[in-house]
Amino acid sequence: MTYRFKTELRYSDVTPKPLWLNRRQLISGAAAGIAVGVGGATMAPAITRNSRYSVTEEPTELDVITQYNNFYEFGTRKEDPSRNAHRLTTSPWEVKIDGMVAKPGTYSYEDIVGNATLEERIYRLRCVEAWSMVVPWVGFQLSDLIERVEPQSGAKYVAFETLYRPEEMNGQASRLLDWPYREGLRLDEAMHPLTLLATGLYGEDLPNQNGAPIRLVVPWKYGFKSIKSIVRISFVSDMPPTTWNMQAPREYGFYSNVNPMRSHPRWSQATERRVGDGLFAKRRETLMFNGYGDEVAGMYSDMDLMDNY
Ligand SMILES: Nc1nc2c(c(=O)[nH]1)N[C@H]1C(S)=C(S)[C@@H](COP(=O)(O)O)O[C@H]1N2
Ligand SMILES: [Mo]
Repeated sequence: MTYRFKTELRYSDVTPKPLWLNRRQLISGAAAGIAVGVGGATMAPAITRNSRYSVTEEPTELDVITQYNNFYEFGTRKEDPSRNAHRLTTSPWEVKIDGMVAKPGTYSYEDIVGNATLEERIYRLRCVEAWSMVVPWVGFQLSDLIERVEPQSGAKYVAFETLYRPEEMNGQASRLLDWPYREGLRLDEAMHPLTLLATGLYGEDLPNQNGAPIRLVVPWKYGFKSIKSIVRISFVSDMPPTTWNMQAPREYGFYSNVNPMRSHPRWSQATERRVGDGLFAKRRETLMFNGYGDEVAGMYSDMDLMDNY
């Protein structure tokens, strides 16, 4: 194992800025009755930092996290999202929750994150693909939201959709993908404490290019599972269609767990390049489940992970 959990992660480990909440959450916190003093001084609520799931590795620099992105709604080159995503209006924002759930509805961003604000968690997780990063996310467990909306017993999967708004998302003018971008998780994966809805990074609101105002983070899966700018969450009985699986089923499966043993048809997935390390730095060996095997392997113990890629 090349990573360890930290027993206690201090906020200063994550960000040099003494920001306990990001601006947007301060606003929703005020609405929820948290004292906000005059002149912007705040009484920060007790914040739970999720130290259990934090890696000890140095976070990737903010400039790298925000300028090397995949967000095809804004173009296909890594630098396109940072150039184009500023056009996206992220407030007001609504998320439709539907399907097999006791409390369906159209929830505002504030509804979604409001309850979670008091338990705001700060994570530092690795994201991996052919490249990798360590991102100090701000977010909360997707399970917090799922419990609030009460899935019915027939619900076995959770499907997610990104906004479709071609006026603001230049990439949607092309038929490159079958918009809206879609992803899905099995319900147990969605309920896992490592699965986050992220609303920020480095103690601030999410930059648009990273999926503002709310995106999924599934740290033991390849990057494309972590869908950005979510507007719909559906509870369904059958495995939902997902964008990259629809696009190239032999290359991208539903599960997409990080697995160094299973090569992508066009490239090996045994090693990764840590972005920010420099082009000539040694590639790192990719770990099964991105190093989170102790936490997540049990969910797949009866599955052949070479077939279920
Ligand atoms: N809506 C949407 N979500 C998306 C994507 C996308 O193109 N559209 N790209 C995915 C891919 S391939 C990756 S690697 C990650 C990148 O997240 P980051 O730019 O915050 O590092 O977002 C994922 N989520
Ligand atoms: Mo990706």
